[in-house]
Amino acid sequence: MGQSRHILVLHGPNLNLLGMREPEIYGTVTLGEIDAELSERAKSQDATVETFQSNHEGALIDRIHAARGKADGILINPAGLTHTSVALADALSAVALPAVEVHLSNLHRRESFRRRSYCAAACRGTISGLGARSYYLGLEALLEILSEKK
Ligand code: CA2
Repeated sequence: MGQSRHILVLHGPNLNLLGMREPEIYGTVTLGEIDAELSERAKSQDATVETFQSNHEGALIDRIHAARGKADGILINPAGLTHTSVALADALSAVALPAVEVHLSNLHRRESFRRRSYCAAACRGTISGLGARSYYLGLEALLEILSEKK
């Protein structure tokens, strides 16, 4: 039996509104439902998730720092901060935990400013455009990456 892995799941600004506004872009699933599904999927693979949403850049950065020595990997949807935050990208690089970036919408089908991600270079890879499934596939990828490490 492999050792249990612990994943920090981070949701950036405004994702608390998921399922309540703009369903044509972001779908009807709520953040609570995504978190519950991630927990279930992690459990079936001998892993645990800890989920956190914040509308504040600094709070997300603090959570990334606190993950050092506690979490094995990070699954992150930086939301609008994807395209603006050097500080968030620096925090991800600094803790040096394997991270996967996910997006509900397809960034390449939207405004051109959404094509640039500061966080992407600090992550192993990015999954975008598959709705809530982006998170589930991101979790799967992260757990596979962690298995390879052992
Ligand atoms: O597609 C994604 O997951 C995004 O990270 C979502 C961000 C957006 O700024 C990124 O470019 C792509 C926006 C999150 C806002 O979430 C809302 C959800 C429901 C209603 C309103 C906003």
